[in-house]
Amino acid sequence: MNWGLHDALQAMGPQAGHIVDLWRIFLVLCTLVFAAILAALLLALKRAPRVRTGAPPDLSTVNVPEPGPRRSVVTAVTASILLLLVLLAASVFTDRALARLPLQDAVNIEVVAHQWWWTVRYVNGPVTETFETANEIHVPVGRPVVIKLSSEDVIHSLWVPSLAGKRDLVPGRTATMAFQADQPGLYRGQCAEFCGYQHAFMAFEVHAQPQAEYDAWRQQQLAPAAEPADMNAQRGKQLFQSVSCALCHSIQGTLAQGRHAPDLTHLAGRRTLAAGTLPNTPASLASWIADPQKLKPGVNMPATPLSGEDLGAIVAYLGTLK
Ligand code: HEC
Ligand SMILES: [Cu+2]
Repeated sequence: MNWGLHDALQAMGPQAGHIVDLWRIFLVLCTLVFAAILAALLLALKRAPRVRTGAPPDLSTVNVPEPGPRRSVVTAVTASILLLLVLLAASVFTDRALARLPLQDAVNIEVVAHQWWWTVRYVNGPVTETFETANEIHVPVGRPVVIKLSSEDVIHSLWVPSLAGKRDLVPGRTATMAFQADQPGLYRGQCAEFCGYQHAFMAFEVHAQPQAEYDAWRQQQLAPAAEPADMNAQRGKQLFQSVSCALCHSIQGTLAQGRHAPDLTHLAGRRTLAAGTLPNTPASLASWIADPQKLKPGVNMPATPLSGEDLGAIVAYLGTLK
């Protein structure tokens, strides 16, 4: 499965670009300093007088002023301070540059982090045009995106290395981050703050699409779930609403209105299940529903005892949620 670009050194937008520039400045300066220190060390080793074992210690230089070495030390300390100031200035300028992304006509998104998945809510336009997905952020190419971040439980951190730096999601607080994708593509993101047992399986994806494609996707997301045509899927829908699923999950246009788990209204359009843990195929969907604890131990979804037939019907129904 293609997991998308996940590389801080391959910047695909202005924000990641500023960060990669800063990284290059640090890399070049630190490499030069490292090389200079090694050179000084080698020079000192070469110049040091050779001592034979058993020879009495040479005390001739004790308490004798040494203007040469003194000058070298003062020069090196001054150069270190100046170079550190250069790095400090570069960091401050990068921070300024990051804050200067123009935000006219931005796409507004809210992301809520949970152990161990992400709610993604699109809040552009009137309330009736608000919709929710999970673990996937779709953005139009070339337009700024402003994300409001919060957390339901512990501290998480949102990081899409190819597009922007990290930003923490702290319970009880909101933060914002802004970025822009300049190239269409699939960018992988990952929770970057240890947040419990399944922290490693708390990934997400950013789909950067041309504006027209994004608009089409948005229209589709706004629509409630379509009524399944097939009998088996219809039975799956009834089951979904009558067994435990609807307590936690919501599917717009049905009785399922739970608020504790990913919105499944358009589940079939997503590429992965359970925050990048599994590819979204009927087989992995079935094994996930049968026993999520086996695939993502500790996850906040219980195993549901279902007959093979019932499980098949629910999987068929979820498969219709395009
Ligand atoms: C106690 C609440 C709860 C119940 C009951 C529950 N789930 Fe879940 N479900 C969750 C949570 C929480 C997640 C997110 C897990 C994660 O990725 O960490 C989830 C994830 C999923 C996913 C993956 C969604 C995605 O976008 O990745 C599917 C599909 C799913 N559940 C289907 C079901 C079905 C079908 C049932 C009923 C048989 C069910 N769930 C019952 C809480 C619940
Ligand atoms: Cu996390």
